[in-house]
Amino acid sequence: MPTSPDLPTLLLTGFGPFGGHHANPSQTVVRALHGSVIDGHRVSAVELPVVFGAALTVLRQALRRHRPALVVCIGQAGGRANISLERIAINVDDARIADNAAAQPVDVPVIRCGPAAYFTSLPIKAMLQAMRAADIPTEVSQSAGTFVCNHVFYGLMHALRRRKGVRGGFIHIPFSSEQAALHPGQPGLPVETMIQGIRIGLHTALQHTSDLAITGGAEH
Ligand code: PCA
Repeated sequence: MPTSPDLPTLLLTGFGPFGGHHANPSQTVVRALHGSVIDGHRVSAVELPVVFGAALTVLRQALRRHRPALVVCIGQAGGRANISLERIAINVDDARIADNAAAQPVDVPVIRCGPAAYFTSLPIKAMLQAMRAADIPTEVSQSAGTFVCNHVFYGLMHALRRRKGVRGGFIHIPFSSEQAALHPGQPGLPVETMIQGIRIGLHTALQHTSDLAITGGAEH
């Protein structure tokens, strides 16, 4: 698709494989959307390493280089059945498995002396409504975990705290159908469904500068 250098940038990030997997659907989804234009914004996709610390170094470089208007980071959440719009990032790294550089931090803050948590600045309720209206299995998630995805989400919101008008957040996506087939009993979604869902979510995020008051809550 032709792109114009004058359009504001929508920065999308994904991750490569980790934890013994051979693929990561977040990489496939962001590559598929790279270069497309959504609501007058040009999508630039960047891949982050599944490595504590290094992931944030690459993210900060991308923020400086692209000066995006909107930033959405995407990662794989194996075991989840729905696309998860993450509500909150917490200031802790607690790795159940080693990252791709063999590091496994336990109970270490993402940012020393940072606040306990940051909320997403994406209009996740509006996104939830639009994605569900298009039959994309979607939910609001109350926890992005304590591995590299939460680390990136927290680091992103910390980096954006002084960038007025630049919004950002994190979306977890399930295994692709192909991956799920390798993990009996685990849910998955076709990559095409996830690409379409993320496109709708991004479009909605750009259209809504304030969120809707509809429930996305949970009892647990
Ligand atoms: N998912 C991991 C890190 C990279 C990814 O795609 C997570 O949920 O933390």
